[in-house]
Amino acid sequence: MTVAALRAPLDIQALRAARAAAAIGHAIEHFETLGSTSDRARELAEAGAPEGVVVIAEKQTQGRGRLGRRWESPPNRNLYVSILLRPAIDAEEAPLLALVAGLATAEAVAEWAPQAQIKWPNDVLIDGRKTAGILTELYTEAEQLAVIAGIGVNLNLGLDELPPELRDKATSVYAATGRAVDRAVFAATLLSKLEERYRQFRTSGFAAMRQHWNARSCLNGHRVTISGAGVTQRGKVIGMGDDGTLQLLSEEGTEMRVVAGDVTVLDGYGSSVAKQE
Ligand code: BT5
Repeated sequence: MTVAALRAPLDIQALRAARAAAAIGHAIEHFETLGSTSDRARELAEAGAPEGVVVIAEKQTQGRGRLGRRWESPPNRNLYVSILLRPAIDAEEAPLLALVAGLATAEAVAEWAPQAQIKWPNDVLIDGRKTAGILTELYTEAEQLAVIAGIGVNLNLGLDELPPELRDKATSVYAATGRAVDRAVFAATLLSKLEERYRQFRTSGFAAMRQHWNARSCLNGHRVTISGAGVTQRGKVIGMGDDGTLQLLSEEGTEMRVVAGDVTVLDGYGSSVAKQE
């Protein structure tokens, strides 16, 4: 793929053709610029759109991460996608969908960068640097749960296009591997992996994919602190439990289960980055 092709808008016709008969991506909205694809997906959810509707933007002006953090979303380089799901599950189980989406995203990235790993709860890293992030948001309308899975993946981004403070902790598939990515092909791969894992989740639950998740986890065996909701826990990561909680062994030997939080790795897990936000 040439540099010019790298910087062209994604081939939306090819992507639509690839997903026309699929459950996830049967309808795809494609925008040059949006505030956030997840805001547009929410509007569609509120208007009664069916499960599997997808929104993609070439650029986001208000791309967001968790807890109001910003997601850098420069044009025509990466994938910014939000997917509407309407799972028949209780709201308490919905956080598991973030893990399902994280696994599917890591599996898609691994088709280009086999070393891709997941950093709990759902960042995807290549060589210890963040390449993708996932934001799942839940809405309940008329007692029906709608989940918007928002996924951002750095594909053809050059590191010099990121703000300086992110350059030593983020990367893209291209920057890490030298492989330019056809973004329509990547998007089709991601939606297909998500459909596969989502179907498995609905039929067999998260437990059925726990081992695959653990096999891709960069935290297992490492000493970490996890902070969230005003509490910091410290211990060695044992792995992901069937219930989607991260299992930690404290320095006193007590087993703990953590539902959510931001992880700092204390002993380093990759080549160059010892600490991620
Ligand atoms: C996330 O939040 O990682 C979730 C990101 C979800 C983005 C997608 S894009 C499509 C959809 N529409 C949206 O508006 N959002 C979703 P969090 O774990 O809070 O991480 C945010 C942190 O990642 C920031 O504070 C930065 O440190 C870092 N960061 C920001 N932009 C980045 C980028 N492009 N690549 C790597 N790291 C980035």
